[in-house]
Amino acid sequence: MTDRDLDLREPERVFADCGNDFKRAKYVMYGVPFDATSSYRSGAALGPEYIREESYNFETYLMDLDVDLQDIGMVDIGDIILENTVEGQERMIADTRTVSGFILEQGKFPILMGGEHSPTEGAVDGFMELFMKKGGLVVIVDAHLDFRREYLGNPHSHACVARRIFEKWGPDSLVIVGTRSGCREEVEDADRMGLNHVTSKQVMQGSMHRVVEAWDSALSIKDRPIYLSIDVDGMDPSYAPGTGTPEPWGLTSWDVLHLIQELRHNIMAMDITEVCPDAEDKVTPSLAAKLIRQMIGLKEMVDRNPTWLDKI
Ligand SMILES: [Mn+2]
Repeated sequence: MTDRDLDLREPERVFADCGNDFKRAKYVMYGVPFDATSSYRSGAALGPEYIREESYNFETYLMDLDVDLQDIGMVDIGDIILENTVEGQERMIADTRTVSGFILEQGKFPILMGGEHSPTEGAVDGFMELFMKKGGLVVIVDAHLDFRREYLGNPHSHACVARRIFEKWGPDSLVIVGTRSGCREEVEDADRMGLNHVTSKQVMQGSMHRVVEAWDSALSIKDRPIYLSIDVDGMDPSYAPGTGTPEPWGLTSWDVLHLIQELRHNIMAMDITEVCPDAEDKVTPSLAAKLIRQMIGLKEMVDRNPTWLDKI
């Protein structure tokens, strides 16, 4: 199998500073423009397009890291071809798993641009099939527990993604940070079944550093390969207003930056989902594009000099 066998559609405009050489790229972006299970405001299918558009705002040089993205092998392979309906969802999840697994097998770093949160189930499957034996862990940023057994009769709804990962890969396979919303049943299930989650209030009263230290004592997360899933609604709507189900009292964009800094040695793959821009909102896709660029810069910096950031 080669990258040409993947079922992808070229975007009108690729993510900024991406070349087209898959073989030489270290970082591989792809879009999953799916939003058929959005439970409130739909439009996340436009997420990849808006994130790509806003990525052109930024300098190629990341001042805080002394990394220039122009010097790095990045490629945007386009969008997964899908049917944006509930009926098309299982196929979309299976295809996302194939793309995610393929990129990881090539030793590259996949970056999924959503779309709603449900494609994460497939991307995590692709990751865990390769990394479960090495202690693979999923770290989710989200306002919502996403721990429903099913939603409107659909077990693959974006409101169930944490539950699917938990059931498929085990209780110690995921942690969630930024939580502040769930129905009574899923909160009770989360407590009873031992879902590892940290509320946005707990982060606000402590720090992301303390959260990561606590995870490390309980789950040795700094020794494990990590799949990072950022649902942008984990952040406060004042930072990320363009999302389908905004929830007040969320994380700051600094909290999420600190999270990726803390976990920079371990993150092997990421997604950023639920970017659902209103016509006028460029704030949220801009933040999503910058987080992707920052993640790449951090990994690159770690490869060059693992201790550099620790000194600043
Ligand atoms: Mn959410």
